[in-house]
Amino acid sequence: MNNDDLFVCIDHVGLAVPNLDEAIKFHTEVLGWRVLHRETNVEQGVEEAMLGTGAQGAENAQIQLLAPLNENSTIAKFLDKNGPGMQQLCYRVADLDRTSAALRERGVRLLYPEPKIGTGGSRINFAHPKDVGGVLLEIVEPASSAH
Ligand code: MC0
Repeated sequence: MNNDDLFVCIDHVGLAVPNLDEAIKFHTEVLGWRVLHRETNVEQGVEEAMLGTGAQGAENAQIQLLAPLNENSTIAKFLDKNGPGMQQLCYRVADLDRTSAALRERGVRLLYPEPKIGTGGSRINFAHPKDVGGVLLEIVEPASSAH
């Protein structure tokens, strides 16, 4: 199979944090990032913020701060087990269905049979960390993609 353009770029790196406001304060006041977007995703059990440079022409991957909405959240479980830190790496894709089919064909287990809704109305799925060298890999098709 042709490997070209299954993935577009690194979309974001997700950090599990116990408290979103405190994490935003650190990342903006100490590290100098800017908050680009903030939302609550009840299905995923997270309160999240996307941070970036805001610089003209910057195409940098973003930093996603993920705080648990409740004790059943996957982020709560991650924090209990590992403490705060890097929870996921997210690759942007042009066509989530095509990339999902290619990954499944190659033996990579995706967590959801059908895509879920992610940040900003995007379509998302996750590859199991056991199939990706110990990294929880999210794949995201931005909301603006034709679908
Ligand atoms: C678990 N493991 C991980 C991991 N989470 N490895 C690397 N990175 C992670 N984040 C490993 C554990 O160390 C363990 O390995 C094994 O996987 C099973 O872990 P577990 O602690 O028993 O946890 P599970 O199986 O209950 O849950 C893990 C799983 C879960 C990845 C299935 O976290 C999940 O469903 N994640 C996808 C959804 C998600 O993360 N939502 C929050 C972000 P050992 O060797 O100890 O067996 S929402 C989001 O990102 C949205 C808003 C967006 O961007 O648009």
